[in-house]
Amino acid sequence: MTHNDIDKLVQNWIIDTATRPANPRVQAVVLRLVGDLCKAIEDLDIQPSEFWKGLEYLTNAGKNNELGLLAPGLGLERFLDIRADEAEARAGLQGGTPRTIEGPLYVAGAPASTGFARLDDGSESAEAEVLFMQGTVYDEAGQPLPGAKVEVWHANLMGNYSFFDASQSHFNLRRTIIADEQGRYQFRSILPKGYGCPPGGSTQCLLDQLGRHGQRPAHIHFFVSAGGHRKLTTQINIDGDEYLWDDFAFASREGLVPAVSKVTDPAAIAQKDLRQPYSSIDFDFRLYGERPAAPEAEVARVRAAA
Ligand code: MBD
Ligand code: FE
Repeated sequence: MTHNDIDKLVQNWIIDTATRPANPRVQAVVLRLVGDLCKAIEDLDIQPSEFWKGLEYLTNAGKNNELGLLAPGLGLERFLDIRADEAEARAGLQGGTPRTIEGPLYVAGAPASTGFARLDDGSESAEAEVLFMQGTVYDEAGQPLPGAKVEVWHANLMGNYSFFDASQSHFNLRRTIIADEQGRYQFRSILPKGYGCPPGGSTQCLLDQLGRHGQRPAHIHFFVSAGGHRKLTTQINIDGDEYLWDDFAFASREGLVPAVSKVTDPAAIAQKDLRQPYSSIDFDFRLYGERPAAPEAEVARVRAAA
């Protein structure tokens, strides 16, 4: 079959010529996706058994709640970011903190505090290195944004996230920090380890077939928001990680790999009430002001809440 033949068939299947009420956006998207899928079936000579295997794969991935993991693994979530960056550039926005993907592991409702929070529950203190991270939330003009909201979440030493990993305490390694009068935030936590896709899960099974690993470098997620400003979704990576530039989710970016300094000065250690050297990261956020010309920065998607 030619692509033209396929287009005619699919047009007939998807668009009813009777004038029933329809959602034109859904019509356009479904027409395109079904047409493209039929063309792939034709061009690649996809056999019926292969087609059903694909459908079963998606069914299982949905049942396992892994579609939110498959999307970044296939680069699709990164693709949405590239398009968002292009749209912002067209609207004249430049110089803000780079965005990078949200991923599937945010949980709404984390405890909030002003200026400072400790993220970890202390359960891994014997093995973990303490991390202090701090900085200021700025606007485009470089003015601090007091009261800006910094939502932060990251994995533990196993690369696992609380809530999804039921063995961790409620909201471990998740907090909301409201920037102080000077727009500053700071938290104490532990240096996280990188995440790996569940072995034997839907995503990893496909990655195996592609000859790809399912590892992420150690990273820390952020939502940063302030009234009148575009919400920033981003992450920082922990420098030195073996997967820093080999992330299965393609989220590493220049500008999101701050220096990690090791604090060994006994006076500084004592001042933090610690007995061991700790790591420290300075990182400022710069938000864009609201822009009618740029697409909405807040992405609607179903998120866990606890
Ligand atoms: C993660 O921790 C993550 O951030 C992404 C994007 C995908 C899987 C696990
Ligand atoms: Fe993550």
